[in-house]
Amino acid sequence: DVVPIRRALISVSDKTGLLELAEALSASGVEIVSTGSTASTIAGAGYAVTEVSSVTGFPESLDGRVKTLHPSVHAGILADLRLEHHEQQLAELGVSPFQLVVVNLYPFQQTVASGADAGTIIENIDIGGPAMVRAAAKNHPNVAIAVSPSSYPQIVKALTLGGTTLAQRQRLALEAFTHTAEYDTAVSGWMRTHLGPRAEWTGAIPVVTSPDFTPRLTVEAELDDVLRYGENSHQAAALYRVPGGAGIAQATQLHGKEMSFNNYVDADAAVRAAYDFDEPAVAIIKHANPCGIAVAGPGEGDALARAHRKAHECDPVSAFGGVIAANRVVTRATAESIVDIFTEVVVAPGFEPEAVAVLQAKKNLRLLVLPAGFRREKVELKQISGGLLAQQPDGYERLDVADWNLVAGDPSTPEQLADLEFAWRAVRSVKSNGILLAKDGASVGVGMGQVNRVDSCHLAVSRAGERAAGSVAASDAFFPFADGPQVLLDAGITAIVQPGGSVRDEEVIAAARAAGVTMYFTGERHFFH
Ligand code: 93A
Repeated sequence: DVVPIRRALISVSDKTGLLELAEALSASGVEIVSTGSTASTIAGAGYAVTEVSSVTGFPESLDGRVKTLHPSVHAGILADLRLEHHEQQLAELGVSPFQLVVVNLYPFQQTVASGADAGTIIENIDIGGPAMVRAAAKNHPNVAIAVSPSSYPQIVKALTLGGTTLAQRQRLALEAFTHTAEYDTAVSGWMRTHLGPRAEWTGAIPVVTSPDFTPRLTVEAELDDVLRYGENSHQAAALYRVPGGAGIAQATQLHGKEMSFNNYVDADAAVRAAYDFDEPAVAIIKHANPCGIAVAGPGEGDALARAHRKAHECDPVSAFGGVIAANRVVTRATAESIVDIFTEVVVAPGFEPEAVAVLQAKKNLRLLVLPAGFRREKVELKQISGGLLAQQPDGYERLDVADWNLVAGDPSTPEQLADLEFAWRAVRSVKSNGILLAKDGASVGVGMGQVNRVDSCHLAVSRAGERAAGSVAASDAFFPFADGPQVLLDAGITAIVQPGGSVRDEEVIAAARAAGVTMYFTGERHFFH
């Protein structure tokens, strides 16, 4: 199974070790066939070399795209000389077989890494090289394939031993196919991120435009923007706008970096929260959850700036990199309150010119103006595999505290009732299970998105820290056990508002009574997922 080397095909981009190899091959009387610059390097060092074009009778053409892609080359690599008729056909065709192929490919990965433009990168996708590598590896019973200079020493050694062994050619073949597979993975990876979204996005997203909540769905949305990417950089994404809509999708961008997929999602959540209030309000959103919601309330100076300050104080750590929505025109004072905090997006019904001047100092900060007559959709959609779920949106009906049921403690003072009403509104912008602690028209601790209510209580209390004592709490759904409310009571909460309706309501009420804490049932739940 030893195959003596008489004829070698060499075509390498990386010329490392090339001359040492050529020297050894020449010394052993091996005929060397080579492409363009490989041939001139070998010839330049004084070794005999045959140009591949004189083998093919076809010039290297199309800027080198066609060099070795020729039957005279590939028949010489692929002939299985264990078969008599292969040998016979080669003779008839006047093709000499190769026993060694040495190829390393165009440096695709290095070209990408160098920051080259797409045209240069595409020219560095090797076609002829992998064809030779794969052909030689397939035909390893007859041919040895070397894809890297690190394999040259064993080839040089094989020359002294009379040829390559089958085991050696098998190892080299495995290495070769692994190499071309990795190469193609690099090419497809680059194409996915650089050509994918624009080239591949053909999806149409159905959107309900029916004004009433009926089972009738009309598919009516326009592909507006292909976004840079989706939630993550490997996901293609696009924005569809509903013609005639007046929401976040129709907002005008005044300044800043291009809106991303996540920016749209968070801006929508921020507006949902801020626009649930009639008085000046600000919501700060991170990952679709509020890390601060506040209304202006009584006080000195600019009302919206006060609302922002109060919302920011709720959780300054989380507010870093957040999306801010206001339900009033952003004033200069509000802009000054925002500008020093790293923020992704500010969305509002408008911006005073002085506010724009202040915020424009941040090059990347996106400023979005809501369309006139901004409104939320009358039907909310959620895609599931194979279909859509549709529902009327929660919130916005003006809740009436007169309908609440006092189930424990003393009736609230007007101040406490105002905080309870604020908390009850604000908690419906919190992903379930949601617990929101509030004081003086501002959230002071938010526990969101936990899979049990007691953890949401712990989270809200720990975020509020010493502000938990004296605040009021809202729970988006009933407490199934007394353990959750007990966490709130132990932290010094003065009142709780929740829907009620648990089979253990009596235990929950008893816990509130024992702590002397006021509790209202609203009879209405605000899950939000
Ligand atoms: O452009 S190619 O895909 N077309 C070919 O026919 C071809 N043959 C060899 N690239 C081709 N090659 C590659 O050229 C080899 O894989 C090697 O990387 C390079 C060597 O060319 P030169 O000897 O001119 O430097």
